[in-house]
Amino acid sequence: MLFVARVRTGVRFLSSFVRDQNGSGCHQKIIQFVTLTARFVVLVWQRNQSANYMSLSRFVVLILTGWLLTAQALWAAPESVWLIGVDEDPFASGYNPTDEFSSENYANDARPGRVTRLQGDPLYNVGSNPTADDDFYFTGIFPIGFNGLTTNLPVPFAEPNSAWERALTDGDRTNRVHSFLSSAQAGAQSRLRLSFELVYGGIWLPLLGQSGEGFGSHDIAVRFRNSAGTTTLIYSNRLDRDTRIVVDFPASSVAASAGPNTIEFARVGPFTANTGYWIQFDYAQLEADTSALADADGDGLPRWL
Ligand SMILES: [Ca+2]
Ligand SMILES: [Ca+2]
Ligand SMILES: [Ca+2]
Repeated sequence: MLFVARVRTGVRFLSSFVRDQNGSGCHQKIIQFVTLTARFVVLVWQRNQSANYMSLSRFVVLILTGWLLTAQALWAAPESVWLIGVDEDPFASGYNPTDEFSSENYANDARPGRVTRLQGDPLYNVGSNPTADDDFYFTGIFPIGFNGLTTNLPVPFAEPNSAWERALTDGDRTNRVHSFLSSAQAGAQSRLRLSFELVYGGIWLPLLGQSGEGFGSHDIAVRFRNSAGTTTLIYSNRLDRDTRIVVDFPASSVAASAGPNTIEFARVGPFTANTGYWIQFDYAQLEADTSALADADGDGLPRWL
């Protein structure tokens, strides 16, 4: 009985830890994992002291139980679905947030766009490798009909950062990211996180041949489009300064497909005659926490509530 009570105490303690893990960063989780293990050992040791005995084998079983439960929380950490660019620190010397990208090509490129290929890709051709356009593909075989494709599109290697147009402008308004989600990432218990940073906005006044003052105003809209073409607005705001944006949304809220999906960034206004506008990317990332919305403790609420 005493042993059972010890196990129950330990499991309760660890379960509360597991429930509290969502939203924590990886480093936090590791620190919490180590801290928890240490606290758990102390807990068991204290109870052992009060009871005056515990076999080594039972002690080991308790520790393994703790690790097993805690590992569940670690495995549930958000995973990166894709990352474009490098998230750079504006306070670091030599800050140049957009230099890993290419200049926009000053055109709204028609779907489905083309794939900038890497050496080793069977379709790589050094003489005719496409340059950056509005469509950025991660790996997979994108099926005919997706994003206007007229044939299946094999992408063995994700496009490089240099295939990403650095800016959204008045005349080159859109960047689209195409990637596959697994059934878990698109599932009912999955929460997706889109993060990106927009920087270095500006205005150009061609009649004066000079820049306008300051950052300018830029209406930014981000949409999620699933394999069937169902489109959901996930972000809309007017930006007038460097801004870091994080959007959390259940995969079910955008009808995410287990398969290819698109996230589309667009500068949708304002537009003024004889005025050029631009705003630029530092980076963009999509993550998935595939069990964030699970009701792990049966209280009728997602585990992160
Ligand atoms: Ca373009
Ligand atoms: Ca491309
Ligand atoms: Ca960057």
